[in-house]
Amino acid sequence: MKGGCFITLEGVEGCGKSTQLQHLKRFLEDRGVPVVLTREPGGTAISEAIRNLLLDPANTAMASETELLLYAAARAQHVSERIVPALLAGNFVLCDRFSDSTTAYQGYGRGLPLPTLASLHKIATQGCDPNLTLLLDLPAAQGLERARHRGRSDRIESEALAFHERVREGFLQIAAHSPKRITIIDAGQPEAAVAAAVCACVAPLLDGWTT
Ligand code: T5A
Repeated sequence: MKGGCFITLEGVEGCGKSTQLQHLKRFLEDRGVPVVLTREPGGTAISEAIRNLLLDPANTAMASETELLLYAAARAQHVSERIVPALLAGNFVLCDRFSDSTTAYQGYGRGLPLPTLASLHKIATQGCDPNLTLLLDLPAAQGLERARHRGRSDRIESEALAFHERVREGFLQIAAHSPKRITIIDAGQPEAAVAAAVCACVAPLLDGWTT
């Protein structure tokens, strides 16, 4: 059986991850590659229930530490129930957000200590790290405008612009520390241009898949 591959997309609110994941899924499936598309927080029944708690705008009393642990708990379930089995079965797993979002949002955004987050990542991911991460980079204000166009904001989206700017800066710092794993893509380009850049990054991983 051909080995699986784990690809994550990251970035600020509204940067276009969901849109690009659909393009990437089609690109891979057209080449005969089996794809599992999933998201965080979410991807399993338990993780989706945690997602509802995390994003409910009514949960204004949630402490940052609670938020961190809930994201980690959702991930632990997602990794063990969905991601690892899909990779072992030889799929390309495409995930909308993963651990880098915790570092960017709860670390750089909320100000929780990065070493604590790193320890939690190890527990939640069981060492299952992405082969490739694409950071769709966009100014926070532009992403929020795109996201808010769609209607009611969730609990995290409703945070102040300064929070989202720290998150963007956090993602750029994370990318600077992991240049081999993370590629930055300018998400301010038209949708088709972003899709072409995303597929160009993934194409080299297909060696051995297509004949
Ligand atoms: N979070 C998550 C944490 O705090 N810690 C964590 O550990 C994790 C995993 C998840 C929230 O949880 C936080 C981050 C988030 O706040 P979510 O609903 O999944 O919540 O939120 P997002 O992941 O931000 O998803 P969004 O749907 O808001 O953004 P996307 O998927 O990046 O953007 P997309 O594709 O839906 O596009 C947004 C709009 O822009 C348009 C699209 O048509 C759409 O209308 N668009 C473009 N417009 C112009 N040019 C382009 N190139 C465009 N591409 C898309």
